[in-house]
Amino acid sequence: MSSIFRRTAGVAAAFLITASLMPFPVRASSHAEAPLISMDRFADNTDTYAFRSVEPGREGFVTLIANYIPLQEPSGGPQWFRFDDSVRYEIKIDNTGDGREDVTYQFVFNTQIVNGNTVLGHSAVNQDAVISNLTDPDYNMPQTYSVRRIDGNSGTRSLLMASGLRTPPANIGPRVTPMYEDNLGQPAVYNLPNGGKVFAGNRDEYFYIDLGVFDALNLRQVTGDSGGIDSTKGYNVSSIAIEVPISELTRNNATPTSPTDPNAVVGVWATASRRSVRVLQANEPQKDQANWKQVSRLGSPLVNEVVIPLNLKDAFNSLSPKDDAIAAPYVLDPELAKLMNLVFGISIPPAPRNDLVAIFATGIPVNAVTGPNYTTFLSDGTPHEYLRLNVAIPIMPIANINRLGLLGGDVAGFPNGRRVHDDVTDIALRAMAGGTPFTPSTNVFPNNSLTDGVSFNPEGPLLTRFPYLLPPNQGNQPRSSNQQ
Ligand SMILES: [Ca+2]
Ligand SMILES: [Ca+2]
Ligand SMILES: [Ca+2]
Repeated sequence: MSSIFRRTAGVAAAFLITASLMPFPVRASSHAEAPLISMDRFADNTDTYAFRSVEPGREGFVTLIANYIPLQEPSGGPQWFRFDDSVRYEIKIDNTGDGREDVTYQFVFNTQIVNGNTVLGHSAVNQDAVISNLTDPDYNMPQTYSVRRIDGNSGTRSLLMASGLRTPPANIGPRVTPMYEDNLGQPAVYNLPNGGKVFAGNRDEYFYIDLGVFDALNLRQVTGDSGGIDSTKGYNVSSIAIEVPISELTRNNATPTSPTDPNAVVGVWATASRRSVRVLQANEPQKDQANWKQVSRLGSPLVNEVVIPLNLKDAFNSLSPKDDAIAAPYVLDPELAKLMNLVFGISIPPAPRNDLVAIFATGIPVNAVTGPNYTTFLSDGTPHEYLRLNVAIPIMPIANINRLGLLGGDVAGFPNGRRVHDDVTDIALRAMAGGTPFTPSTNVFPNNSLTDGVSFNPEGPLLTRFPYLLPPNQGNQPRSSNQQ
């Protein structure tokens, strides 16, 4: 576990007194001070999505999705994956442009045990060993959660939107969890008092990418839509999805009708936080105490992976977007662009890369490419890294969505928010190489055609209804038996 946890074999009270007397108690730990999120998978953000709901009849709503806990092997039981009861999972909205959250949706989980006298755990033979609905007694470790809306505009006003909502069990296999989506997946979509919906649970990892890209851009296919290998095929992820009325997100609590409305753009990011002290004592349950500390954060995809340098990556995870000026130099002169020049032998735009600052940190202005709308934010003049969603840009029907978003002429997609459909790897490669209309001299082949050769999710297209993400891959069919 990460360094934020200080451990003691002694008595808790004695430990706390000792800690309070030390001027820098965290540095007294034998670990690095920054949280190492790669060692703390249950608090690790994987992807954040924000888009106007594409389900018919839901035009007045925005869907926000925060995924956590990467690369889950579907057969990874018998405990399987569930949210961490000691983590505070949050989706945050900035609607004033200062990098501070104005609206927060907070999710806190609680796992119960129906029968502790059983060998398996997640499921049990409490009745007939088949989990046929969410309240089935054979679902032996049901996890429930609460949803809270915190309104930053009104100080810390907090509204409990829902509580006691059951997450579905893992998709264990056809014997224990038959007809998974009908019996357990869709029934775990709950209506909220504001007219929206919420879901939390395992889902297929829809994000597709050839991770060979991290082998010094060792792409199997540099241009073209196929030839890569989807490294996440068959894995699951833990998803929190919430659908809320547009008017609940905007600064003036209205639903803007024009994309040039100054209230039309909202910033979106997701975080995970832990309490800063963990106490482990013999014969006592683990106790987490003291202040909450953010250990993971995700707005735009791939920023911390490919833009932020190693010695800032942990700090970046702990920062609020209001403090992102520290990362600006790395966006203005990114190392990855130099690597592209080295590996591909292509010309890249010289620093300062104001094109990348616009895409990731200040918003894309209205121009000949974007038409009368885009994501220029009511900025305070400093960079804030998060998704920027213009909630007044018309929805693109699912059948017409272009996976390249704005670069494919589909202004409803990334970097206008992020839809699950969007091929952000290809978009980010091209943006980094300057292969976009914002840098005309490098908007040439191959810069504007770079790809990882994976252009769709091999598990199939998204659902056409909330929560859009596909049901989780089942554990009785291990990922290793399911490869091409
Ligand atoms: Ca704000
Ligand atoms: Ca997948
Ligand atoms: Ca791709």
